[in-house]
Amino acid sequence: MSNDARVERAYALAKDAYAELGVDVDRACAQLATVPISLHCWQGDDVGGFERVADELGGGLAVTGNYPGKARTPDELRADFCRAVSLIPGRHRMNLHACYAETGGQRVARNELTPAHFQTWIDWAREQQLGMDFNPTYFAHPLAADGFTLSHQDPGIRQFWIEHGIVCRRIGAAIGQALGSPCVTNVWIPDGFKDTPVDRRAPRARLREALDAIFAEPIDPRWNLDAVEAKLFGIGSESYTVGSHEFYLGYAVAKGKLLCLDAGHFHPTEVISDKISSVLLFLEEILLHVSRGVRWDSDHVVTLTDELRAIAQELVRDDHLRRVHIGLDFFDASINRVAAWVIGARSMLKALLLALLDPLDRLRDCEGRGDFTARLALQEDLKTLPAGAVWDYYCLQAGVPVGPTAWLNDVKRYESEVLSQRR
Ligand code: RNT
Ligand code: ZN
Repeated sequence: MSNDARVERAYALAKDAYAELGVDVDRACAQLATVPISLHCWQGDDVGGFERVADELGGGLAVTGNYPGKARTPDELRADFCRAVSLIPGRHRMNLHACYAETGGQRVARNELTPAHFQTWIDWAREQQLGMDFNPTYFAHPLAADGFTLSHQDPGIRQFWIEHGIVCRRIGAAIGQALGSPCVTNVWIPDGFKDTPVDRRAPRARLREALDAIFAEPIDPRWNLDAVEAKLFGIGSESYTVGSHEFYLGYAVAKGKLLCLDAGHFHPTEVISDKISSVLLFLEEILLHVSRGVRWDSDHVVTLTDELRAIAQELVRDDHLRRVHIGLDFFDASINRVAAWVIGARSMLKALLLALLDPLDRLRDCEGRGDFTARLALQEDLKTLPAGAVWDYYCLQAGVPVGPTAWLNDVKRYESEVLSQRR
């Protein structure tokens, strides 16, 4: 039997198994095809960017590993990104950081960036039919070297970073307008103290004021949406982060901004899957940075964990896919970087597919009747239904490699033909 025929046969059987539970598998696949994942450019070059104004990444960000073949130029990064996207079913987005500007060899200060410095990215995204999202870069810069940016005590430094935020929103709007889909521009700053602060209030008051200044200019939400991202702690800011969860939750609710929930930015026993239903009662839209925390690190490659599945279930069960922007955020330099993108994105899509295949009516019925025995039994039995056959068929239909290692063979070929030539 040919591989395709085997995939189709397994799919037909899976379809029957799900139909028994009242689940329409074709409908689940059609729905999955409408969900874009925003893939972060920074997995491709270890959050390097092309500006090279600082020796260190800073901001408490750490990328470990030195796997060969990292992208050194915008063209290389674009080529690698395209390769990854060609192995992921569906239509997706590219999430760019301001430090990936193309300034034609000129040094352009971050507070003087314009849409023109991103025109090549925009043209490329249009050609590739990718949406785009954007981020001001508040790290890897001499004016961020002491660990403070928007909440800095020095008004001059603060002003520089406010201006960076202002120009980045305009760039986001230009991107959104050019591509005909809103660009989510996400503010994350590293500001914080290694050790116990005396004054916890003042930096937060300065941050609030700085954000107000950045967001003062009205921008059409059809082109740009503002998001703010909290973090519990970073390397070097273990005792206090200015932009904490409470700070940004309050800010987002008060000012109607998107809250960005990064899965790796909370206490290890806290999960964002349990936060989504709460924050969406008070906010129109949110952004997710889907990541995987491991001990001190918040940025491992996303895999199909229980928490990833729980996140996807929240989006699907409450019909929140339109209100939640899904972005990936991790950086691993110890494995093939193209593969890291593919693994992370495919895992996210698998989690969504699994959630779309849940027999929601039945599960809800068990819960509604108070039959928690049946609820638990069903939840457990669902785990071994033939979702893999549905996934394979979905990949086949989407024209991407099917099966456990098919896509990896492609990445390996790319590695030997292209990545290994970069020295
Ligand atoms: C850092 C935040 C932030 C960054 C990117 C590079 O802890 O998660 O989102 O990962 O801006
Ligand atoms: Zn993040």
